[in-house]
Amino acid sequence: MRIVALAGGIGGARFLRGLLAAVGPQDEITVIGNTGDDIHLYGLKVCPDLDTVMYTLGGGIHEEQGWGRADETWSIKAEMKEYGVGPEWFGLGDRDFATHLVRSQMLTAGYSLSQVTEALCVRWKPGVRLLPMSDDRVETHVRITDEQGTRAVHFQEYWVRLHAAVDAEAIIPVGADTAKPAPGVLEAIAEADVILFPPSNPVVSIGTILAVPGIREAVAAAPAPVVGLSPIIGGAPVRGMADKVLAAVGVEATAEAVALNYGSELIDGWLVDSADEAAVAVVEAAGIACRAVPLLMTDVETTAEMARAALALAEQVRA
Ligand code: FO1
Repeated sequence: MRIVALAGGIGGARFLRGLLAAVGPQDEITVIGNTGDDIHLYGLKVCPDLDTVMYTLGGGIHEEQGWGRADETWSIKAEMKEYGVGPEWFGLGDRDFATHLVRSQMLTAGYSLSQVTEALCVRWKPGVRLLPMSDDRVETHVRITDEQGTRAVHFQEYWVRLHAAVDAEAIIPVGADTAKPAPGVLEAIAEADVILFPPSNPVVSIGTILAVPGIREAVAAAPAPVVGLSPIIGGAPVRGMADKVLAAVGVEATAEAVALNYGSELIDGWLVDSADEAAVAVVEAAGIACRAVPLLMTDVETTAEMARAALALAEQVRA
């Protein structure tokens, strides 16, 4: 079976680990990764969501953080601090720097982000085909108002330095409107047997992927059933601060509101956590098949169960 998953960072990567455990050798998984979180630092291109998927599925992730490398050291970061070169608030470890050096060297040599990602995955062997959503530069910025007035800050500054402590007035995926889907993205969507929206951030991860012209349309037109898993459990995001960015786009932080925001023209099925049983009727009334199952990704087997439930719902809506 050909499975396509639109994935963001930590939640998406953890779900994919369970999905891999739930499928068999005859199944192929293509991941369309969000690149809106990308940031350029020290002349290097950092791709947090692609790296989190690659490291998590390749066995190199710092498990508790969900980002960056295991067994990290911070000598470069300490030396940069001595030179007074920031930003201090974004923690790049020595091992992680190697990824950004290889990526940036290849980009400078003229390779596309898709080619670079494929090359990095030769080392990490994530067990999925990892495609960036686009080879064109897209960077999410957030409009905020604080004592310095109203301005746009890079998503990473909003997320990591500001801890999303100030309201996001708007989320702007800069460059998305002129970006093109990366090679293979539209074909993978069209040829998929199942399309999944893991419990990634629906605004800055999956929403950004869908903002690349052609991708939303391709998913809506795809013959495959599209099934999503709610990143919100009991009215709160499981991890991260999804509620902050949901507010920016006027979407309530509830399992049903996220489903309705995607809409029945985009998704055919939606999994909510058992705690959100009451959401099932609302989602079904919107023409989206809905089931309540445990959605807390406590370990790989629990996550595999979620993945099996999503694939089962896909079969039910296909019928
Ligand atoms: N998240 C943090 O909360 N603090 C950090 O210092 C940080 C550094 C970092 C470096 C590389 C990388 O790939 C990810 C990093 N992240 C950090 C996580 C990142 O902000 C998120 O993974 C995504 O952008 C949101 O999903």
